Amino acid sequence: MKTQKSKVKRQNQKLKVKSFNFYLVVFTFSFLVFTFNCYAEPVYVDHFEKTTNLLGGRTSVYEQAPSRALALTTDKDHYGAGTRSLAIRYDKKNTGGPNGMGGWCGYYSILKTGSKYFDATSFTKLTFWVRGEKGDENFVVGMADRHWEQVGDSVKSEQIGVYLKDKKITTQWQQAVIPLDVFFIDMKEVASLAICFESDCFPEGKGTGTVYIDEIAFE
Ligand SMILES: [Ca+2]
Repeated sequence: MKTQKSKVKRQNQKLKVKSFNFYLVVFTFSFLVFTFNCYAEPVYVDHFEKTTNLLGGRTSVYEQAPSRALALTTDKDHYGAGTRSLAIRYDKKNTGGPNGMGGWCGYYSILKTGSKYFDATSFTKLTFWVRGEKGDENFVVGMADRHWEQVGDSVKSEQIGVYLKDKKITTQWQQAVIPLDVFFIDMKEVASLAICFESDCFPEGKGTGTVYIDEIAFE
């Protein structure tokens, strides 16, 4: 009777060890999956060290007279590794042009590789570093999927200050962190992103200035 009892006890112990091992394996596996998802490597869109972006896409300004923009990579300042950043000079007018609204201006970066759209579904935010020549410069960020690309427009973020620690552009580098769900587009097919100097970014709808941008990434 006694030996039978201790046999049952030993079996129970074995079972306990087995189920503990099972839960340990499940826990470790879940932890690894969780860690992997949390720390998916960022994909850099542009460091501005080359003439195309890091996805091989074209970058340029868009403008409708009388508003104008000029975008150049510069070694005057940069953030992080490398020696260069993007400088965008903008002059947004509020009179003249189509409907007398002063036209528009901004900068875009193509994220499509040939005809293949950029799949951003494994990321949760768009990040980049920004500073102004004088401080108080302003813009919104636009992002386009296949649909918006065909329309020739993009879905806009809120004004950039919302995504900065100091709540506005200053002369110091700050990281903008924009949650991707702000854009409400098909993140499986991202065509381009843009820096847009919209009327409502400025008092009376007009503004001029220079902003520096570096290290654009999906994280
Ligand atoms: Ca750089």
